[in-house]
Amino acid sequence: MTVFDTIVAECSFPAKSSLSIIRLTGKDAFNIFQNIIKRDVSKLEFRKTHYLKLYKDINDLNTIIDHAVVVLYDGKHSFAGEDTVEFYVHGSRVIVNELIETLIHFGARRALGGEFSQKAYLNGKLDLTEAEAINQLINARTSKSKKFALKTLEGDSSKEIKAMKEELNYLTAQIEVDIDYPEYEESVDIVQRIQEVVPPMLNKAKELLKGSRQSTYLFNGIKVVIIGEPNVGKSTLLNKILNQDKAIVTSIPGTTRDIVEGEKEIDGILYKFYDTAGIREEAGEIEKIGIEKTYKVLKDADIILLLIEKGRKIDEEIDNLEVKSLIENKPCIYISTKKDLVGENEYADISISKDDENLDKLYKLIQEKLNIDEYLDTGFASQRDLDILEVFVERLEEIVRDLKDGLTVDVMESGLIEATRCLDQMLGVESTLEDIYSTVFKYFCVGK
Ligand SMILES: Nc1nc2c(ncn2[C@@H]2O[C@H](COP(=O)(O)OP(=O)(O)OP(=O)(O)O)[C@@H](O)[C@H]2O)c(=O)[nH]1
Ligand SMILES: [Mg+2]
Repeated sequence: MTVFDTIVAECSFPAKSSLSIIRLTGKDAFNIFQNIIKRDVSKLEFRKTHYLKLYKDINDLNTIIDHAVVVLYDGKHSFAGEDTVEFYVHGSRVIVNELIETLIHFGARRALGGEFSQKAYLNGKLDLTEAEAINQLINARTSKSKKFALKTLEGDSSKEIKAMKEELNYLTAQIEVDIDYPEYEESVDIVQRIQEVVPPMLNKAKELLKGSRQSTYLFNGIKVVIIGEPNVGKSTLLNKILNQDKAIVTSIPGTTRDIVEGEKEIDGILYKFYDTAGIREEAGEIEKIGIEKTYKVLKDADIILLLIEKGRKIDEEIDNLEVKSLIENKPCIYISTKKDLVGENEYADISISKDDENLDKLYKLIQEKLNIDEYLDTGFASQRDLDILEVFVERLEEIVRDLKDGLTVDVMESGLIEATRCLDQMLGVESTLEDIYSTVFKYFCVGK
């Protein structure tokens, strides 16, 4: 099995449907295809639809697989950068399986997950960040994450990475010239050049990092954890948010013990809400286990909704629940519940009641606390890019520190080379390619 094999897979969702799409890609694609049609493949125009009968065996015309629409792409114009035949067949499982088996019989191999994109990358059709954006696009669940993945796919962010790489290469080259030919009269003041280039690049990289961090929110969902004393109305709020009867609600304090979760899309962003066991001192054995779970889920929270029933002040409530260390540094919204019974609470960010018409005010508050409006739509969507970008920012920060400390150029040169290496890794132009793509492509689905 090699990356040069001709591969075949179904690209559409594998289920009974009106149409299914099957893709055959590789240097032998047209030869293999010739085995199942009567027409001369070399006479079929590229990128035009052809309505053809597909046979299991062209020597036996009783073996029709299907009547299909077929499009041929030459390597230059195909997604993967290699000769490709795309079949649009009737979506019966029998037809799909027969066609794939027949193509395998004539020399194709079943594609692995992400293999078409891997070919596209190897053939220079995509860089790694773009390949990952395809995966993100396929997996996007909300309109904002789809938009973000499309932008990454258009290559805006990777263009910025390429531009930074060029600048760094240029700087390193200048240093080399300076070291090799110190007498060269027109040599520029390298320290000054580094001073001009690196600090603005650091700012740019920080912006990209910020955008990328936010994009992980877009793709993974924002974790919103609802906490408070027993009986304050946590489960009532969760049910209202999800618009379904998900968590049990009773007037008995300590009803919820396990974490109850639900997802909701608000203005194109996915939120994951977690209802928790009410926190109190005098809890029974089962409740105590529930409270431990509350503490655990709090640690991973992106934002906390702290519910208060009576007119207690916020700090008092945090002390009362003994959660100060867990919620420090996390955005938190103080919600006073049961407004119909206790009225507005002047200490809370918002007062709500189960009979409120909608929760728009609360959603606005959540968005404000998370600065959703300031979300940048540049950056990278994958954890791999985010990790490398973090190292890149660290490297540039070190260079900026070296500049301040007045260190010599050769010390800074090694930092510049390391920073460039980060960018190479992002674009996938490094020598350890095998490692990089095995992590990138393993999350792809078969057919892409
Ligand atoms: N009048 C009124 N009652 C409410 C309101 N919200 C919740 N309740 C009632 O308060 C009681 C407790 O509500 P839950 O949602 O179960 O409270 P909880 O915080 O999940 O409680 P635990 O799971 O025990 O921690 C139920 O009887 C609800 O009907 C409200 O806005 N107004
Ligand atoms: Mg509850």
